[in-house]
Amino acid sequence: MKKHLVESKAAYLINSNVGKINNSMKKVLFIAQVFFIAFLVSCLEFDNSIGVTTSADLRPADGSVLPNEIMPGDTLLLRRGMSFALLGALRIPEGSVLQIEPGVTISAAGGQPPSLFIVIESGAKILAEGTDDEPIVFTASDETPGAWGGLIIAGKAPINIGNTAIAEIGDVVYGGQDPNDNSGVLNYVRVEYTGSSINSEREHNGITLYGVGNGTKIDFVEAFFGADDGIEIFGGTVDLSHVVCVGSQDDQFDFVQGWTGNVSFLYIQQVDDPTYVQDRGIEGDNLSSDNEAIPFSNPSIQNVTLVGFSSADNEINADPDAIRIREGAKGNFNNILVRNYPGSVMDVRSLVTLENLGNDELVFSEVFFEGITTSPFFMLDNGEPNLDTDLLNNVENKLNNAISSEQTTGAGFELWRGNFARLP
Ligand SMILES: [Ca+2]
Ligand SMILES: [Ca+2]
Ligand SMILES: [Ca+2]
Repeated sequence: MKKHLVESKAAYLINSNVGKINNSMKKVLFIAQVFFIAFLVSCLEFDNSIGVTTSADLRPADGSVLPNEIMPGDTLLLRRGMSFALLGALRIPEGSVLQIEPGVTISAAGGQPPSLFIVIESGAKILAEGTDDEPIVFTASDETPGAWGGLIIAGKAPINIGNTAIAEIGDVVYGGQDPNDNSGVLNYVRVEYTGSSINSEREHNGITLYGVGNGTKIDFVEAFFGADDGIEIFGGTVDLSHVVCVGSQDDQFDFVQGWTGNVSFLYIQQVDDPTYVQDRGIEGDNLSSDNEAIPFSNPSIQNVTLVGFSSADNEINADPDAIRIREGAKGNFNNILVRNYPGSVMDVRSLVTLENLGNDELVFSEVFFEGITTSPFFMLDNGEPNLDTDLLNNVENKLNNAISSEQTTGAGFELWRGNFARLP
């Protein structure tokens, strides 16, 4: 029965260069945005705007525009239930804190999207602690993917592209030698309509974690309808739990550069519309320039539900694997429920990654495929014409044994969805 579940392929598939949707509403929304800004400007207290240095100024009034930067050592406190506008790049420098109380909404508007984001720099903290009924929402007045740059957190935990590196976005230094580094707390936080692009190589994600350490607490977070990845993790050791990624136009959950944290309870839902461009549910790499760079990306990813698409038409515009692991990544994937993916479903490629599978350094277990009639469930793609036959047989056996005959529990999303999570 199981012999058809895995198929090998000697050549790489061509990775389609995915175009992004143009938003036909953009001009109309821009006009609305101009009026929105005019309204904000008429309401705001200007002494809260830029260059604040006093404690009074660091508790901006409801309806204010957020400052562009705060001084090292200061805490910017956004008080319960208030709303704020973000009109540029807000930088929280080393030694400073962005503290956000439950029910706060931050709405990005008006700026040039490439420089419209929030960055928590290495050595700074964000303390964003919402509740299920009063989540903290980062959104955009232009309610469309790509409206702004999202939330970026940089830390000092190990990465494998060097001791430190410069982030794709914001020229932020990240990485270091402190696996226990603490960048703060995200609890009941939703980030919406992110993903603006700087150029074709550099795009903002919903939540981007650069070398973030495992002193950081991330629990109950969502990325909703972004133009690039929902959550992207560049190295580090941070753990996440109760994660929701919905409607990202690139990957829903993406890791690279030696991430060694855990994620438990991960719910991914892609858009069931063949005209909506989107890529993979989970994409995991070690490092493209050196598949054996250390530390290896080696996360533990467990209790996951991935909901894909009903139509194979999605193949026209996107590359919609449920999970693609490559470029030397290791990892432990357990209790994975995969629903409705018409493509290759699970794609494992690159010679080092296949060797990791053979050595049990990349492990899949309790994987259940639901509503999927296309074969194969697993696609092996080594990129070389002569893969060792013993290795191939070995990994095929392992993957076939990973497939559960009974439905797995996956993320158990309905048990913890509560009120904070937003679905389309
Ligand atoms: Ca990305
Ligand atoms: Ca990606
Ligand atoms: Ca990636």
